[in-house]
Amino acid sequence: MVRKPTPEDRFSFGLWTVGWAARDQFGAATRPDLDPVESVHRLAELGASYVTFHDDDVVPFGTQGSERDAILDRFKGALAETGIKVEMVTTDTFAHPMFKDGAFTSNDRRVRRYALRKILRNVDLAAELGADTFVMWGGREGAEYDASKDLWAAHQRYAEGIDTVAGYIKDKGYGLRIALEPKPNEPRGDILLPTIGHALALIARLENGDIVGLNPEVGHEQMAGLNYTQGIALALWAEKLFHIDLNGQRSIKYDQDLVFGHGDLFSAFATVDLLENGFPGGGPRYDGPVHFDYKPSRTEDIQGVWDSAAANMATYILLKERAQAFRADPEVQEALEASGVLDLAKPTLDEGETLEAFLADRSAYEDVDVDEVASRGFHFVRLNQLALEHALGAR
Ligand SMILES: [Mn+2]
Repeated sequence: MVRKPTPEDRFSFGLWTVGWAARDQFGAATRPDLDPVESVHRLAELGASYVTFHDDDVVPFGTQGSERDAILDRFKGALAETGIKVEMVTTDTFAHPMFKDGAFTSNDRRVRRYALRKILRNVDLAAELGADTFVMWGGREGAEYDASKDLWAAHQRYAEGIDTVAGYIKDKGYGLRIALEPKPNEPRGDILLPTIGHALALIARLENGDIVGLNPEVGHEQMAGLNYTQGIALALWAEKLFHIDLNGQRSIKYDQDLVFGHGDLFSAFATVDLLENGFPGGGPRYDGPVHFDYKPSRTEDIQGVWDSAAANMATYILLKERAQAFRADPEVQEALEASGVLDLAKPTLDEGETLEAFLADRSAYEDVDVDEVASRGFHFVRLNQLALEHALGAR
């Protein structure tokens, strides 16, 4: 039996996840549209603590004035009734046909200006609902054809857009931080800022980059054959891991958005180990919400939607328990030591050691028996097998 989720688990779901009616490129919806108010109630019953949404998930595109207010009031009512909080809000700048060539980086300046206004309006809503994070997934910011985009200008416009939104957040005094969500491709042939590293490079050049970080998604990294745990580790090291999107992906193919752990399960174990236990030698920790961005498979009916939502949380709880047992096992601690894992936290130069002293240290170079050093075995396989046996609950 898996224990029930609690508020300490900090579980969070996008309303677009359970709300996906399973309309895809090759076929019509297989499920009816869900009322966001119903989703809030059902997720609360299942043990989630937060919901997140795109503006258009709650208020249909283009709805203005009193009609928009009425929809939002009803939604806020569901939040108040269930105690569910909104921790993150994001803006849809990809669904409407006007965004077909991007939002911040569309070749059409009218689109860029409209997108900026749409986003700023939603930043106000995010602040009003008490969210901490404003996610930006630039799904249409990209191209299929290299000649179709001035790539220098595209990065300039992307930076301009993000900086303008970040500046607006600061001017208004909102307690929001922006989190960029990298993705390599789909729906565009090639998307700008395809990986965590690309996004960090852009953030470093922003004027208001101090409140801009990342929202890495498991599947988006794995679609490019990359290691998600390494990616979020880099974001943590850079103190830019503002939010996470957990789901499942089976190797390099289309974006599957499976339930967390239903893709590369052993990689998911490593991810939870890092999120829950931190780096073996200390360092920054992630303490934000555990947010799932998955899609209930097209084969599922409504019961399958709620079963799959519960499956994300159950898998995370199981992996958390296994990861805690892994770190608490004295044999694992001994294996970490034998493999030199704990030694890596020690700086390579001594404290206060000058470059001059280092260059004069014969024991660091001239007197080293390189064959003896090279003969060391690291015993990583034994360590990995211990991790696997803990992941499978065999220890
Ligand atoms: Mn995805």
